[in-house]
Amino acid sequence: MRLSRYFLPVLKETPAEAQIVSHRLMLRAGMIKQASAGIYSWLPMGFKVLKNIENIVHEEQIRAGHIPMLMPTLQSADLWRESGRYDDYGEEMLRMSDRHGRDMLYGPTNEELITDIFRSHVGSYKDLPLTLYHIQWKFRDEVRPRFGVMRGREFYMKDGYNFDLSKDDALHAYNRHLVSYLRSYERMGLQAIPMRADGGPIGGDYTHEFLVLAETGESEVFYDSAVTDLTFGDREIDYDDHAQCQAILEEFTTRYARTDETHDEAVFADVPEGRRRTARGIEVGQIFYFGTKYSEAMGATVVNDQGDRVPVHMGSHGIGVSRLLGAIIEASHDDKGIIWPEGVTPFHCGIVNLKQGDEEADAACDALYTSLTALGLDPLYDDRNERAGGKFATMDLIGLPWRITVGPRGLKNGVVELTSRRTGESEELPPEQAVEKVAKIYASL
Ligand code: 5CA
Repeated sequence: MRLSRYFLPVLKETPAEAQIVSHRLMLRAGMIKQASAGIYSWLPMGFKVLKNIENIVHEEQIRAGHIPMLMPTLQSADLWRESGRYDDYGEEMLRMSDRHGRDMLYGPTNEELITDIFRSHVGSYKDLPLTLYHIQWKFRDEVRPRFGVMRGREFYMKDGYNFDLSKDDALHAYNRHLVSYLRSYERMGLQAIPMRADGGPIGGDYTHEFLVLAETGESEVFYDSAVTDLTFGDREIDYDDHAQCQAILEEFTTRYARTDETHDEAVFADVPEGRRRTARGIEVGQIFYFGTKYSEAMGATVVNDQGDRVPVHMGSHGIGVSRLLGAIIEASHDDKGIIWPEGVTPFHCGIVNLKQGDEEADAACDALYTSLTALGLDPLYDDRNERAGGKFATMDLIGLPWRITVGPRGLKNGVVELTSRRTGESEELPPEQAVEKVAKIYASL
Protein backbone atom coordinates (compact mmCIF):
# COMPACT_ATOMS: atom_id res chain seq x y z
CA MET A 1 0.00 0.00 0.00
CA ARG A 2 1.19 3.51 -0.82
CA LEU A 3 0.55 5.83 2.07
CA SER A 4 -0.48 8.64 -0.30
CA ARG A 5 -3.42 6.47 -1.41
CA TYR A 6 -4.30 4.98 1.97
CA PHE A 7 -6.62 6.28 4.68
CA LEU A 8 -4.56 6.67 7.84
CA PRO A 9 -5.96 9.64 9.77
CA VAL A 10 -3.11 10.06 12.26
CA LEU A 11 -3.78 12.55 15.07
CA LYS A 12 -1.12 15.05 16.14
CA GLU A 13 -2.70 15.79 19.49
CA THR A 14 -3.14 13.28 22.28
CA PRO A 15 -6.89 12.79 22.69
CA ALA A 16 -7.92 14.01 26.12
CA GLU A 17 -10.63 11.38 26.64
CA ALA A 18 -8.23 8.43 26.50
CA GLN A 19 -6.95 7.35 29.91
CA ILE A 20 -4.66 4.47 28.99
CA VAL A 21 -1.86 4.19 26.50
CA SER A 22 -3.43 1.61 24.17
CA HIS A 23 -6.55 3.73 23.75
CA ARG A 24 -4.47 6.86 23.12
CA LEU A 25 -2.27 5.10 20.58
CA MET A 26 -5.18 3.48 18.74
CA LEU A 27 -6.80 6.91 18.34
CA ARG A 28 -3.55 8.66 17.43
CA ALA A 29 -2.58 5.98 14.91
CA GLY A 30 -5.94 6.37 13.17
CA MET A 31 -7.10 2.81 13.94
CA ILE A 32 -10.51 3.48 15.50
CA LYS A 33 -13.03 6.25 15.90
CA GLN A 34 -15.63 6.30 18.62
CA ALA A 35 -19.14 6.17 17.16
CA SER A 36 -20.85 6.41 20.57
CA ALA A 37 -19.95 5.34 24.10
CA GLY A 38 -18.22 1.95 23.92
CA ILE A 39 -18.95 1.58 20.19
CA TYR A 40 -16.23 2.09 17.59
CA SER A 41 -15.73 2.29 13.86
CA TRP A 42 -12.69 0.33 12.78
CA LEU A 43 -10.67 2.48 10.41
CA PRO A 44 -8.60 0.64 7.78
CA MET A 45 -5.45 -0.01 9.80
CA GLY A 46 -7.37 -1.02 12.94
CA PHE A 47 -9.54 -3.27 10.81
CA LYS A 48 -6.45 -4.91 9.34
CA VAL A 49 -5.06 -5.83 12.76
CA LEU A 50 -8.50 -7.01 13.90
CA LYS A 51 -8.61 -9.37 10.89
CA ASN A 52 -5.06 -10.60 11.54
CA ILE A 53 -6.00 -11.51 15.11
CA GLU A 54 -9.22 -13.12 13.90
CA ASN A 55 -7.25 -15.20 11.38
CA ILE A 56 -4.90 -16.54 14.04
CA VAL A 57 -7.88 -17.49 16.17
CA HIS A 58 -9.56 -19.25 13.23
CA GLU A 59 -6.42 -21.16 12.27
CA GLU A 60 -5.81 -22.39 15.79
CA GLN A 61 -9.44 -23.38 16.36
CA ILE A 62 -9.57 -25.30 13.10
CA ARG A 63 -6.26 -26.97 13.97
CA ALA A 64 -7.85 -28.11 17.25
CA GLY A 65 -10.71 -29.71 15.32
CA HIS A 66 -13.33 -27.07 16.09
CA ILE A 67 -15.83 -26.13 13.38
CA PRO A 68 -16.44 -22.51 12.29
CA MET A 69 -19.94 -21.18 11.61
CA LEU A 70 -21.82 -17.89 12.05
CA MET A 71 -24.80 -17.01 14.21
CA PRO A 72 -26.68 -13.68 14.07
CA THR A 73 -26.20 -10.74 16.41
CA LEU A 74 -29.93 -10.32 17.07
CA GLN A 75 -31.66 -13.10 18.97
CA SER A 76 -35.19 -13.90 20.04
CA ALA A 77 -35.90 -13.46 23.74
CA ASP A 78 -37.88 -16.73 23.78
CA LEU A 79 -34.74 -18.89 23.84
CA TRP A 80 -33.37 -16.90 26.76
CA ARG A 81 -36.63 -17.39 28.65
CA GLU A 82 -36.17 -21.15 28.27
CA SER A 83 -32.74 -21.07 29.91
CA GLY A 84 -33.95 -18.62 32.55
CA ARG A 85 -31.30 -16.07 31.64
CA TYR A 86 -33.65 -13.49 30.08
CA ASP A 87 -34.48 -12.16 33.53
CA ASP A 88 -31.15 -13.09 35.16
CA TYR A 89 -28.87 -11.24 32.74
CA GLY A 90 -30.00 -7.83 33.95
CA GLU A 91 -29.22 -4.43 32.53
CA GLU A 92 -26.17 -5.55 30.57
CA MET A 93 -28.53 -7.03 28.00
CA LEU A 94 -29.68 -4.68 25.25
CA ARG A 95 -33.35 -5.46 24.69
CA MET A 96 -35.61 -4.33 21.87
CA SER A 97 -38.78 -5.34 20.13
CA ASP A 98 -39.51 -5.71 16.44
CA ARG A 99 -42.52 -4.23 14.59
CA HIS A 100 -44.68 -7.18 15.64
CA GLY A 101 -43.91 -6.50 19.28
CA ARG A 102 -41.69 -9.58 19.60
CA ASP A 103 -38.99 -9.30 22.24
CA MET A 104 -35.50 -9.38 20.77
CA LEU A 105 -32.04 -8.78 22.13
CA TYR A 106 -28.53 -8.08 20.85
CA GLY A 107 -26.62 -11.21 21.86
CA PRO A 108 -24.14 -10.79 24.73
CA THR A 109 -23.13 -14.45 24.19
CA ASN A 110 -24.62 -17.47 22.40
CA GLU A 111 -25.17 -20.47 24.70
CA GLU A 112 -28.95 -20.48 24.05
CA LEU A 113 -28.77 -20.10 20.27
CA ILE A 114 -26.17 -22.81 19.84
CA THR A 115 -28.05 -25.18 22.17
CA ASP A 116 -31.17 -24.65 20.06
CA ILE A 117 -29.21 -25.49 16.89
CA PHE A 118 -27.79 -28.57 18.54
CA ARG A 119 -31.13 -29.94 19.80
CA SER A 120 -32.72 -29.39 16.37
CA HIS A 121 -30.13 -31.41 14.50
CA VAL A 122 -28.28 -33.80 16.78
CA GLY A 123 -29.92 -36.76 18.48
CA SER A 124 -27.37 -39.53 18.78
CA TYR A 125 -24.16 -40.07 20.71
CA LYS A 126 -22.64 -41.09 17.36
CA ASP A 127 -22.60 -37.42 16.31
CA LEU A 128 -20.43 -36.50 19.30
CA PRO A 129 -17.98 -35.04 20.15
CA LEU A 130 -18.85 -31.74 18.49
CA THR A 131 -17.38 -28.28 18.97
CA LEU A 132 -18.81 -25.37 17.01
CA TYR A 133 -17.60 -21.80 17.18
CA HIS A 134 -18.07 -18.43 15.59
CA ILE A 135 -16.47 -14.99 15.67
CA GLN A 136 -19.20 -12.40 15.89
CA TRP A 137 -20.03 -9.00 17.37
CA LYS A 138 -21.52 -9.02 20.85
CA PHE A 139 -23.22 -6.31 22.84
CA ARG A 140 -23.09 -5.83 26.60
CA ASP A 141 -24.49 -2.61 27.95
CA GLU A 142 -21.58 -2.13 30.36
CA VAL A 143 -22.18 0.45 33.12
CA ARG A 144 -18.76 1.94 32.49
CA PRO A 145 -17.50 1.32 28.97
CA ARG A 146 -13.92 2.58 29.01
CA PHE A 147 -10.38 2.23 27.80
CA GLY A 148 -11.44 2.14 24.16
CA VAL A 149 -11.81 -1.36 22.74
CA MET A 150 -10.74 -2.85 26.07
CA ARG A 151 -14.17 -2.55 27.67
CA GLY A 152 -16.52 -1.78 24.84
CA ARG A 153 -20.27 -2.18 24.68
CA GLU A 154 -20.08 -3.61 21.17
CA PHE A 155 -17.10 -5.95 20.90
CA TYR A 156 -15.84 -8.78 18.72
CA MET A 157 -15.60 -12.18 20.36
CA LYS A 158 -14.75 -15.70 19.39
CA ASP A 159 -17.12 -18.03 21.22
CA GLY A 160 -16.99 -21.78 20.96
CA TYR A 161 -19.28 -24.44 22.39
CA ASN A 162 -18.52 -28.11 22.95
CA PHE A 163 -21.11 -30.90 23.15
CA ASP A 164 -19.97 -34.20 24.65
CA LEU A 165 -21.50 -37.41 25.91
CA SER A 166 -19.54 -37.62 29.13
CA LYS A 167 -17.91 -35.29 31.60
CA ASP A 168 -14.53 -36.81 30.66
CA ASP A 169 -14.97 -35.95 27.01
CA ALA A 170 -16.14 -32.43 27.90
CA LEU A 171 -13.05 -31.95 30.06
CA HIS A 172 -10.92 -33.03 27.10
CA ALA A 173 -12.68 -30.34 25.03
CA TYR A 174 -11.82 -27.89 27.83
CA ASN A 175 -8.17 -28.95 27.62
CA ARG A 176 -8.16 -28.62 23.82
CA HIS A 177 -9.38 -25.05 24.21
CA LEU A 178 -6.74 -24.28 26.79
CA VAL A 179 -3.98 -25.56 24.49
CA SER A 180 -5.32 -23.83 21.38
CA TYR A 181 -5.63 -20.56 23.33
CA LEU A 182 -2.04 -20.77 24.58
CA ARG A 183 -0.90 -21.25 20.99
CA SER A 184 -3.08 -18.39 19.70
CA TYR A 185 -1.84 -15.82 22.22
CA GLU A 186 1.78 -16.79 21.66
CA ARG A 187 1.37 -16.30 17.91
CA MET A 188 0.13 -12.79 18.72
CA GLY A 189 3.31 -12.12 20.67
CA LEU A 190 1.52 -12.24 24.02
CA GLN A 191 1.94 -14.13 27.23
CA ALA A 192 -1.55 -14.87 28.58
CA ILE A 193 -1.59 -16.81 31.84
CA PRO A 194 -4.49 -19.17 32.61
CA MET A 195 -5.88 -18.37 36.06
CA ARG A 196 -8.63 -19.96 38.14
CA ALA A 197 -11.65 -17.69 37.92
CA ASP A 198 -15.35 -17.35 38.62
CA GLY A 199 -18.17 -18.45 36.27
CA GLY A 200 -20.19 -15.20 36.49
CA PRO A 201 -23.40 -15.09 34.44
CA ILE A 202 -22.19 -17.91 32.13
CA GLY A 203 -22.21 -20.35 35.05
CA GLY A 204 -20.14 -23.36 35.99
CA ASP A 205 -17.47 -23.54 38.66
CA TYR A 206 -14.71 -24.98 36.50
CA THR A 207 -13.31 -22.08 34.57
CA HIS A 208 -10.02 -20.36 33.74
CA GLU A 209 -9.46 -16.83 32.55
CA PHE A 210 -6.41 -15.94 30.42
CA LEU A 211 -4.66 -12.83 31.68
CA VAL A 212 -2.07 -10.57 30.14
CA LEU A 213 -0.16 -8.87 32.92
CA ALA A 214 -0.40 -5.08 32.60
CA GLU A 215 -0.61 -2.24 35.10
CA THR A 216 -3.71 -0.92 33.39
CA GLY A 217 -5.51 -4.28 33.62
CA GLU A 218 -8.93 -4.27 35.25
CA SER A 219 -8.46 -7.52 37.17
CA GLU A 220 -6.43 -8.00 40.30
CA VAL A 221 -4.44 -11.23 40.10
CA PHE A 222 -2.34 -13.34 42.45
CA TYR A 223 0.22 -15.82 41.15
CA ASP A 224 3.39 -17.79 41.65
CA SER A 225 6.03 -16.01 39.52
CA ALA A 226 7.11 -19.42 38.17
CA VAL A 227 4.04 -19.34 35.87
CA THR A 228 5.62 -16.53 33.88
CA ASP A 229 8.48 -18.85 32.85
CA LEU A 230 6.14 -21.18 31.00
CA THR A 231 5.89 -20.99 27.22
CA PHE A 232 4.15 -23.28 24.79
CA GLY A 233 6.72 -22.76 22.03
CA ASP A 234 6.63 -24.83 18.86
CA ARG A 235 5.95 -28.23 20.40
CA GLU A 236 3.87 -30.67 18.38
CA ILE A 237 0.42 -31.33 19.66
CA ASP A 238 -2.06 -34.09 18.84
CA TYR A 239 -5.46 -32.74 19.79
CA ASP A 240 -6.94 -36.25 19.88
CA ASP A 241 -4.45 -37.29 22.53
CA HIS A 242 -6.31 -36.88 25.84
CA ALA A 243 -3.26 -37.54 28.00
CA GLN A 244 -1.08 -35.02 26.15
CA CYS A 245 -3.70 -32.25 26.41
CA GLN A 246 -4.28 -33.06 30.10
CA ALA A 247 -0.53 -32.89 30.77
CA ILE A 248 -0.37 -29.43 29.20
CA LEU A 249 -3.32 -28.27 31.30
CA GLU A 250 -1.53 -29.50 34.41
CA GLU A 251 1.76 -27.91 33.40
CA PHE A 252 0.09 -24.52 32.93
CA THR A 253 -2.47 -24.55 35.74
CA THR A 254 -0.99 -26.43 38.70
CA ARG A 255 0.95 -23.49 40.10
CA TYR A 256 -0.98 -20.82 41.95
CA ALA A 257 -2.57 -18.27 39.60
CA ARG A 258 -5.98 -16.83 40.45
CA THR A 259 -8.10 -13.76 39.91
CA ASP A 260 -9.39 -11.90 42.97
CA GLU A 261 -12.77 -13.68 42.74
CA THR A 262 -11.21 -17.05 43.59
CA HIS A 263 -8.11 -15.89 45.45
CA ASP A 264 -7.46 -17.79 48.68
CA GLU A 265 -4.87 -16.29 51.04
CA ALA A 266 -4.40 -19.59 52.89
CA VAL A 267 -3.46 -21.48 49.72
CA PHE A 268 -1.40 -18.55 48.40
CA ALA A 269 0.67 -18.69 51.60
CA ASP A 270 2.03 -22.07 50.45
CA VAL A 271 3.79 -20.40 47.50
CA PRO A 272 7.42 -19.61 48.46
CA GLU A 273 7.43 -15.99 49.61
CA GLY A 274 9.91 -14.77 47.01
CA ARG A 275 7.66 -16.03 44.21
CA ARG A 276 4.34 -14.57 45.45
CA ARG A 277 3.12 -11.82 43.14
CA THR A 278 0.10 -9.51 43.21
CA ALA A 279 -0.46 -7.63 39.99
CA ARG A 280 -3.04 -6.46 37.50
CA GLY A 281 -4.08 -8.21 34.34
CA ILE A 282 -6.20 -7.87 31.20
CA GLU A 283 -8.61 -10.75 30.65
CA VAL A 284 -8.28 -11.79 27.01
CA GLY A 285 -10.19 -15.06 27.17
CA GLN A 286 -12.13 -17.46 29.35
CA ILE A 287 -12.99 -21.13 29.14
CA PHE A 288 -15.86 -22.81 31.01
CA TYR A 289 -17.09 -26.31 31.70
CA PHE A 290 -20.67 -26.07 32.94
CA GLY A 291 -21.93 -29.62 32.53
CA THR A 292 -25.62 -29.96 31.75
CA LYS A 293 -26.80 -26.48 32.84
CA TYR A 294 -28.11 -25.43 29.41
CA SER A 295 -28.73 -28.87 27.94
CA GLU A 296 -31.10 -29.80 30.78
CA ALA A 297 -32.92 -26.48 30.75
CA MET A 298 -33.35 -26.56 26.97
CA GLY A 299 -33.70 -30.28 26.29
CA ALA A 300 -30.42 -30.82 24.41
CA THR A 301 -30.17 -34.59 24.70
CA VAL A 302 -28.79 -37.51 22.76
CA VAL A 303 -29.54 -41.21 22.81
CA ASN A 304 -26.52 -43.04 24.25
CA ASP A 305 -25.27 -46.53 23.33
CA GLN A 306 -27.65 -48.05 25.91
CA GLY A 307 -30.62 -46.45 24.16
CA ASP A 308 -31.17 -43.91 26.97
CA ARG A 309 -31.80 -40.23 26.30
CA VAL A 310 -29.27 -38.14 28.26
CA PRO A 311 -28.44 -34.42 28.40
CA VAL A 312 -25.11 -33.51 26.82
CA HIS A 313 -22.15 -32.07 28.70
CA MET A 314 -21.23 -28.61 27.53
CA GLY A 315 -18.69 -25.86 27.90
CA SER A 316 -18.16 -22.49 26.28
CA HIS A 317 -14.92 -20.80 25.43
CA GLY A 318 -14.35 -17.16 24.54
CA ILE A 319 -11.56 -14.97 23.22
CA GLY A 320 -11.91 -11.18 23.29
CA VAL A 321 -10.76 -10.55 19.72
CA SER A 322 -11.28 -6.75 19.70
CA ARG A 323 -9.98 -6.38 23.28
CA LEU A 324 -6.78 -8.12 22.17
CA LEU A 325 -5.72 -5.08 20.12
CA GLY A 326 -5.67 -3.03 23.31
CA ALA A 327 -3.95 -5.80 25.28
CA ILE A 328 -1.21 -6.24 22.67
CA ILE A 329 -0.52 -2.49 22.61
CA GLU A 330 -0.47 -2.30 26.43
CA ALA A 331 2.14 -5.07 26.38
CA SER A 332 4.15 -3.73 23.44
CA HIS A 333 4.77 0.00 23.00
CA ASP A 334 7.26 2.73 23.90
CA ASP A 335 7.03 6.50 24.20
CA LYS A 336 7.07 6.89 20.40
CA GLY A 337 4.17 4.57 19.69
CA ILE A 338 3.04 1.03 19.07
CA ILE A 339 5.46 -1.89 18.49
CA TRP A 340 3.48 -4.58 16.66
CA PRO A 341 4.53 -8.20 17.10
CA GLU A 342 5.22 -9.70 13.66
CA GLY A 343 2.28 -12.09 14.03
CA VAL A 344 -0.39 -9.36 13.95
CA THR A 345 1.25 -6.34 12.32
CA PRO A 346 -0.97 -4.43 9.85
CA PHE A 347 1.89 -4.19 7.31
CA HIS A 348 4.97 -6.35 7.30
CA CYS A 349 7.41 -3.57 6.66
CA GLY A 350 7.50 0.19 6.12
CA ILE A 351 9.41 1.83 3.28
CA VAL A 352 10.51 5.40 3.91
CA ASN A 353 11.67 7.45 0.96
CA LEU A 354 13.88 10.23 2.32
CA LYS A 355 13.78 12.21 -0.91
CA GLN A 356 10.49 11.83 -2.69
CA GLY A 357 10.81 13.04 -6.28
CA ASP A 358 14.47 12.02 -6.54
CA GLU A 359 14.54 9.75 -9.55
CA GLU A 360 16.90 7.19 -8.07
CA ALA A 361 15.28 7.11 -4.64
CA ASP A 362 11.80 6.76 -6.15
CA ALA A 363 12.96 3.94 -8.42
CA ALA A 364 14.69 2.10 -5.54
CA CYS A 365 11.53 2.35 -3.39
CA ASP A 366 9.35 1.11 -6.26
CA ALA A 367 11.72 -1.83 -6.76
CA LEU A 368 11.66 -2.69 -3.04
CA TYR A 369 7.89 -2.48 -3.03
CA THR A 370 7.64 -4.81 -6.02
CA SER A 371 10.08 -7.37 -4.59
CA LEU A 372 8.41 -7.45 -1.17
CA THR A 373 4.97 -7.77 -2.74
CA ALA A 374 6.15 -10.53 -5.08
CA LEU A 375 7.21 -12.51 -1.99
CA GLY A 376 3.68 -12.26 -0.61
CA LEU A 377 4.52 -9.50 1.86
CA ASP A 378 2.44 -6.40 2.41
CA PRO A 379 4.62 -3.27 2.71
CA LEU A 380 3.49 0.27 3.53
CA TYR A 381 5.40 2.74 1.37
CA ASP A 382 5.49 6.29 2.71
CA ASP A 383 5.61 8.08 -0.64
CA ARG A 384 4.30 11.39 0.65
CA ASN A 385 6.11 14.66 0.04
CA GLU A 386 6.94 15.05 3.72
CA ARG A 387 10.09 15.75 5.66
CA ALA A 388 12.04 12.70 6.85
CA GLY A 389 11.35 13.52 10.51
CA GLY A 390 7.59 13.45 9.94
CA LYS A 391 7.81 10.14 8.08
CA PHE A 392 9.85 8.54 10.86
CA ALA A 393 7.44 9.81 13.51
CA THR A 394 4.49 8.29 11.65
CA MET A 395 6.28 4.95 11.21
CA ASP A 396 7.23 4.87 14.90
CA LEU A 397 3.67 5.73 15.93
CA ILE A 398 2.01 3.04 13.81
CA GLY A 399 4.63 0.55 14.94
CA LEU A 400 5.50 -1.65 11.94
CA PRO A 401 8.19 -4.05 13.19
CA TRP A 402 10.59 -3.36 10.27
CA ARG A 403 11.41 -0.23 8.31
CA ILE A 404 13.53 0.14 5.20
CA THR A 405 14.85 3.65 4.73
CA VAL A 406 15.93 4.72 1.27
CA GLY A 407 17.90 7.89 0.51
CA PRO A 408 20.21 9.18 -2.22
CA ARG A 409 23.29 9.02 0.02
CA GLY A 410 22.92 5.33 0.82
CA LEU A 411 21.99 4.48 -2.74
CA LYS A 412 25.30 5.92 -3.94
CA ASN A 413 26.95 3.16 -1.91
CA GLY A 414 24.37 0.62 -3.04
CA VAL A 415 22.68 0.30 0.37
CA VAL A 416 19.43 0.96 2.19
CA GLU A 417 18.87 0.91 5.94
CA LEU A 418 16.89 -1.81 7.70
CA THR A 419 15.65 -0.84 11.18
CA SER A 420 13.98 -2.88 13.87
CA ARG A 421 11.17 -0.95 15.59
CA ARG A 422 11.63 -2.96 18.78
CA THR A 423 15.38 -2.52 19.32
CA GLY A 424 15.90 0.61 17.23
CA GLU A 425 18.97 -1.08 15.71
CA SER A 426 19.75 -0.38 12.08
CA GLU A 427 21.98 -2.01 9.51
CA GLU A 428 22.96 -0.98 6.03
CA LEU A 429 22.37 -3.59 3.36
CA PRO A 430 21.99 -3.85 -0.38
CA PRO A 431 18.23 -3.62 -1.12
CA GLU A 432 17.93 -7.30 -2.17
CA GLN A 433 19.44 -8.43 1.12
CA ALA A 434 17.08 -6.22 3.11
CA VAL A 435 14.14 -7.79 1.30
CA GLU A 436 15.52 -11.27 1.88
CA LYS A 437 16.01 -10.63 5.57
CA VAL A 438 12.47 -9.32 6.07
CA ALA A 439 11.03 -12.22 4.07
CA LYS A 440 12.97 -14.72 6.17
CA ILE A 441 11.65 -13.26 9.43
CA TYR A 442 8.04 -13.66 8.32
CA ALA A 443 8.63 -17.07 6.78
CA SER A 444 9.84 -18.32 10.16
CA LEU A 445 6.60 -17.39 11.99
N1 5CA B 1 -19.87 -17.46 26.50
C1 5CA B 1 -18.63 -17.29 27.21
C2 5CA B 1 -17.50 -17.93 26.53
S1 5CA B 1 -17.73 -18.03 24.86
C3 5CA B 1 -18.36 -15.82 27.45
O1 5CA B 1 -19.12 -14.96 27.03
N2 5CA B 1 -17.26 -15.53 28.11
S2 5CA B 1 -16.79 -14.11 28.62
O2 5CA B 1 -17.87 -13.38 29.17
O3 5CA B 1 -15.68 -14.34 29.48
O4 5CA B 1 -16.27 -13.30 27.40
C4 5CA B 1 -15.20 -13.79 26.62
C5 5CA B 1 -14.14 -12.74 26.41
O5 5CA B 1 -14.69 -11.60 25.76
C6 5CA B 1 -13.55 -12.17 27.71
O6 5CA B 1 -12.53 -12.99 28.20
C7 5CA B 1 -13.03 -10.82 27.24
O7 5CA B 1 -11.74 -10.97 26.69
C8 5CA B 1 -13.99 -10.42 26.15
N3 5CA B 1 -14.95 -9.40 26.64
C9 5CA B 1 -15.94 -9.54 27.54
N4 5CA B 1 -16.58 -8.39 27.76
C10 5CA B 1 -15.97 -7.47 26.95
C11 5CA B 1 -16.16 -6.07 26.69
N5 5CA B 1 -17.13 -5.40 27.29
N6 5CA B 1 -15.36 -5.46 25.79
C12 5CA B 1 -14.38 -6.14 25.15
N7 5CA B 1 -14.15 -7.46 25.35
C13 5CA B 1 -14.92 -8.11 26.23
